[in-house]
Amino acid sequence: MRVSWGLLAFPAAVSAIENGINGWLRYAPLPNDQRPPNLLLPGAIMALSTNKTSPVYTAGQELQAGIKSILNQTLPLYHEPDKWLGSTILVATTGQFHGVKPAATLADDGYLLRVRPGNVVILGQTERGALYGAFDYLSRIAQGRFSDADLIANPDAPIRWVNQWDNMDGSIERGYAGASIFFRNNTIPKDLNRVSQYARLLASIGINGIVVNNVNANANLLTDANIDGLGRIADAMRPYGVQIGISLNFVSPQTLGGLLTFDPLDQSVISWWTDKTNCLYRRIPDMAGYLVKANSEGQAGPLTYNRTLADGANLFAKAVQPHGGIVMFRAFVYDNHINPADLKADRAKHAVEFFKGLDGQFLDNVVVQIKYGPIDFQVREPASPLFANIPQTNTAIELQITQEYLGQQSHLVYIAPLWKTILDFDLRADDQPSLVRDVVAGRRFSNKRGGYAGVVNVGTNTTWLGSHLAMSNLYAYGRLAWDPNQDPQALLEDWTRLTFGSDPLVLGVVTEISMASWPAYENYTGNLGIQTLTDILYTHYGPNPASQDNNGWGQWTRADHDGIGMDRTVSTGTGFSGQYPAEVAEKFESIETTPDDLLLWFHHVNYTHVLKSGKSVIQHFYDAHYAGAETAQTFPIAWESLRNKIDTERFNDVLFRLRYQAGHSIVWRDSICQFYYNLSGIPDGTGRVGRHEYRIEAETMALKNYKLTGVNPVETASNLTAVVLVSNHTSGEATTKLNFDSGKYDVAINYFDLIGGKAHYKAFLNGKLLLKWAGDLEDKLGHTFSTKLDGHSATRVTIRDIQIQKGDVLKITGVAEGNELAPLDYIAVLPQGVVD
Ligand code: GCV
Repeated sequence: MRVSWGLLAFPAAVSAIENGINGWLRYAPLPNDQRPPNLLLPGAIMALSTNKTSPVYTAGQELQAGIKSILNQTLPLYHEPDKWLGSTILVATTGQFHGVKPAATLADDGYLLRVRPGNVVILGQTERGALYGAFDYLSRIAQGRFSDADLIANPDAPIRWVNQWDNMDGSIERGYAGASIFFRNNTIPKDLNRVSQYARLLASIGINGIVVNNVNANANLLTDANIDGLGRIADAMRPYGVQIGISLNFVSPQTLGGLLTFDPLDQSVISWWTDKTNCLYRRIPDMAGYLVKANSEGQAGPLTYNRTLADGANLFAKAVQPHGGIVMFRAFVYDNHINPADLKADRAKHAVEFFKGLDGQFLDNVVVQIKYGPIDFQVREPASPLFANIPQTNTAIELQITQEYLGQQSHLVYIAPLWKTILDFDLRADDQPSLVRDVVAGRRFSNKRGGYAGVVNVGTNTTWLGSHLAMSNLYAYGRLAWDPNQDPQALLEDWTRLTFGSDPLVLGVVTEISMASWPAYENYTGNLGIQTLTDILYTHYGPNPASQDNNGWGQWTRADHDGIGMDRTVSTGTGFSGQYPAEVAEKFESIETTPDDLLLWFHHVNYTHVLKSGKSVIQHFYDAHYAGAETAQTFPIAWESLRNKIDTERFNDVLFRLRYQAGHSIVWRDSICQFYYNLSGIPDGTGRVGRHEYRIEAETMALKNYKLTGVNPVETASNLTAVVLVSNHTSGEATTKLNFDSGKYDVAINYFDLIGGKAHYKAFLNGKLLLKWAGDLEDKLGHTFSTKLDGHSATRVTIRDIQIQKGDVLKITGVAEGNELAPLDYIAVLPQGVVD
């Protein structure tokens, strides 16, 4: 039987509720006009495995379900070759099927995809390679971008893992999408359906390993009951070819095992870990291995016993070696109590200082996992110099999909372009091309293992990451780990077609706002390499530049009245630039050759220093913040043009978030500009900073039951002051006369939304209700909320297109609830097109 696509006719609309659960694997029915007219589907699917836990078996099921959903065509599925002799979509491993010879060598997990009219061959070098090929085939059909194909796809690196920072109590460190799908109440839940669904998404982008628990690990993971639970997780993921690994707590032999020591060279400790490892492998024979964070952020490790980090890593490497496992040993080793008064001290130097001397001492199943930059997932960092300093060691790059420092999924930030700047960075080791992506693939220094670890932190929220648009980051991460040569925009477009369909308007808007999002976020947070400027001592979310300095965490900016930036040069600074190979070191050593976007990472300069752009540093700060916030205002407007082009659930959800982001970008803009204006005393050349002609500060309004309050940091309130109700059992009013020319305005109301209460507000114009709302963002957004009035809780609602006559009276009423005293900052009465 042969079916021509041209004969099929199905409805274009997606009927199921679009809650995000299928991510980019929605397999929406393909509209008729997007079907290649003369393409022939084979008559059946032949997936050559009868083993239900085999990815080849899974591939057959996926193909059957996918084709049914996209094309409304049910193809019979067979697993034994003698059951069907007609034309097929054949899925198998190269070991099983010899009828088609790959034109080039297939690497581990690679696949061949050969598509001919009425005949499709998908061959994996491994079983999961076959599944990857099936997903590729389906992705082409789902995007309606289908033609005959004859391709070999090989992964660039063998390690393509994700890390979850899930705690055993069910919480997730830096997770913004609900509770853990892996753990609940210190155990592994019975229902692991979401775990299987997650494995399916991961497999579809070529991910082959997952570390399921937080690097800040709990020793109780290793009890017998939990090992069995881990076994069930592995069972749930195995059909998708995703192997599980676990994070270890170095101290476990003492805390869980009752030994007197956890010294990695002590025989009792070695035996304890060997036994535990054997026990784990008995239950999970294909366990991928271990991930270890040691001697970092207060955790103990081998250094506690004056052993080396290599001693620590090798302890585990020996234990997993007989089972074929590997150890990912994190390079995020640093002292978080360094002295800010010491101008030579520099946290950015620590990784190289700890690891360089150990090169060659790690066993060959150890992979050193290195965060992309020397500090911690900031909005811009140079590539970590460690990639060039340990050539005899396997390395992997650690990227962060969960947006810890990048708006925590409440801001749209498409991160792939940032990752690409790092992967494409040429470290020039020995004056030879040394791209980071070639180092981690093992190519540059001839290492056997290496690759990618992405911190994802999906949760129980049906959107996985807490926001529909944030899923482009997970998709792009997997695709880049498979092939880092790919263009982030092309990946984004694939994701968009799969997630929202191929309407050119939808594709255009999602591409436009996503591609603009990282530059905008950098603009309205931290510029010129100064880091994100978020509150590093609290939630890592809203603005608080002062929190960077004068503490032991070493994320310093060294901002004072005259200047800003870390002098990391060899000649006068911390010497960090000297950790790069000579050519790169020389470039960063000099202000002239350091690119503007990393200037303040490497140099301390006066605010009046003139950049290559011709602007002073301080004017660049001001201008960039205004430009970034202005770009963010365009996101919801662009999205609104998609009304009726996207299902209502996702349209409304995304619109709500983009509107929130637009408001919060103004909080960022004003806080950072005000902070550096207060510090430097240098006014904005264009007069915007501190001057808000369309605002009415709440403290200047007629107040009933409201009182003035300070906020901390002060610059997170307009005019440095806000108002709150006099007690938490009351209601109050703030009233003002509007002395603006009569006309149409948008009225923005800035207030603070805390955790610990849901105040109720109403806004009236001449006694007529304009809007009522509650301080309940904590129920709608996933970022870390604050208990205080600050840059995390500061937010705005906007009432659009209000006709105002000069002399009209605007009144806001607030009713306290819990700890939320209906705080108000200001209102802005904005003529059309004005952003403030
Ligand atoms: C899991 C930063 C984060 C921590 C994280 C740590 C790490 O400090 O804020 O939440 O801990 O990095 O990567 O180990």
